[in-house]
Amino acid sequence: MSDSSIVTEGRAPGAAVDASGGAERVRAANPDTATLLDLYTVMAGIRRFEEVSQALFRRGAIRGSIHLCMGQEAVSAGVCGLLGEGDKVTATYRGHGHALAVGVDPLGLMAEMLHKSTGTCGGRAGSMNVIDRDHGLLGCFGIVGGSIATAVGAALALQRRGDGVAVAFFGDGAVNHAYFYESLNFAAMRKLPVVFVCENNLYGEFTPMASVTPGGILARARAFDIPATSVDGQDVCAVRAAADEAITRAREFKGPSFLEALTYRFNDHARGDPFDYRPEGEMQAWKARDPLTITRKQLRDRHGVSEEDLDQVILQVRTRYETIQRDALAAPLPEPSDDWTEFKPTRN
Ligand SMILES: Cc1ncc(C[n+]2csc(CCOP(=O)(O)OP(=O)(O)O)c2C)c(N)n1
Ligand SMILES: [Mg+2]
Repeated sequence: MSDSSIVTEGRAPGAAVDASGGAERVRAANPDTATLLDLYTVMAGIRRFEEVSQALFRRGAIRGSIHLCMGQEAVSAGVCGLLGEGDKVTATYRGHGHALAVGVDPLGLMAEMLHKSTGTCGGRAGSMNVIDRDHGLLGCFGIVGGSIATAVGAALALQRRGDGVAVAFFGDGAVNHAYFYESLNFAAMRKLPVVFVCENNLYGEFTPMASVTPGGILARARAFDIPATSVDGQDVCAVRAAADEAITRAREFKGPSFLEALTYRFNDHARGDPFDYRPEGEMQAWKARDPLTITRKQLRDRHGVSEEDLDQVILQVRTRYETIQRDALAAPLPEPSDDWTEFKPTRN
C-alpha cells in the first residue's frame, strides 16, 4: 500500500499525506494482478472514449454539449468493478465513465453521442442522459442531484426484493441541493442498501466547492448517522477498498454509506468554460496524479507487469476505438418519422 492511497477529509491528493492516521483513513485493497489490469483497461477505455468524443465534439460531429470525466476515471472504475447482476447505478451528465464501467457497449455509447439510431438509447439521449437498464444503469441525470433521489428509490425496491445494491454518483455541487437531504434522511431512516458516491472535483461549474460548503461534505452525511469516508479518488485501489466496505455493508442490510472521492476534472466543465477560476499550478499538480499513471505504476512496481505489456493494453484500446469511431460515424441517424415511443428499455 502506498501512502498516496490514503487521504484525510479536505486534503487534496496532490498534497502530502498525514500518515499518522485518523478516522478518515481508508486502506487500499490489493487487487490481484488480473483485476488491476482489468481496472486499468477500463480506465484506459474511458479515457480514450472521451478523447475521441472531445475531438468529434470540436469538429461539430457531436452536437449540443458534452461533459468529460477525464481525470476522474478511477472513481467509476473502482466502484462499478464491484457491482454485479441486479445492482443499480445512477450518474450525472458527466456519466460516460460510469456507463462504460458498468459494461455499456462502447460502440452503442459512441453512436448515442452522435445521436445515431444504433445508439444505446436509439439516439434520443445523447451524451447527457444515457440509460441502459440491461447493465443496471438507471440513468445519467442532467438535473444536479437527480441521481441521488433515483438511487434511493431503487434501493427501496431492492430492499423489498431482498437483494442488490444501488449506487448514486454525483458531484460536490449536489450536496447543497434540497433533495440531497431528503434522500439521505429517507435512506438512513429505512436503512436502505445504497452507497452515495460524491465525486468531489473541487468545483461546481466554476464555483469552488469549499466556498459554498461550510462544514465540508462528510458532516452532511454524518448528520444522518450515515458512515462517511474520504478517499483518494485518483487511486483506483483506494476507491475500490472504500467501496468494498460500503457495498458489503449495504449487502448485509446494514444501511447506507457515503464516500467522498477527492478527484479533479482535467477539462472544461462543458462549453463556455472561462478557464479563469483555478489557482495557478492546481491543474498541473493534479495531472501529476493522473489515475492512469498511478495505476500503471502500481501494476509495474507491485505486480511486476512490464512496460511492454502495459503499452500493449493502451495500443489495443486505441485500435478498438478507431473501429468504434468509424462504425459509429457510419451508423444511420433516426428517421424523423420513427415512432420514438417505440424505444423500450428491455428490463425492469
Ligand atoms: C437542479 C440543477 N441546478 C442547476 C443546474 C446547472 N448546473 C449544471 S452542472 C452544475 C454544477 C454541478 O457541479 P457538481 O455537482 O460538482 O458536478 P461536476 O460538474 O463538478 O461533475 C450546475 C449548477 C442543474 N443542471 N440542475
Ligand atoms: Mg464538482
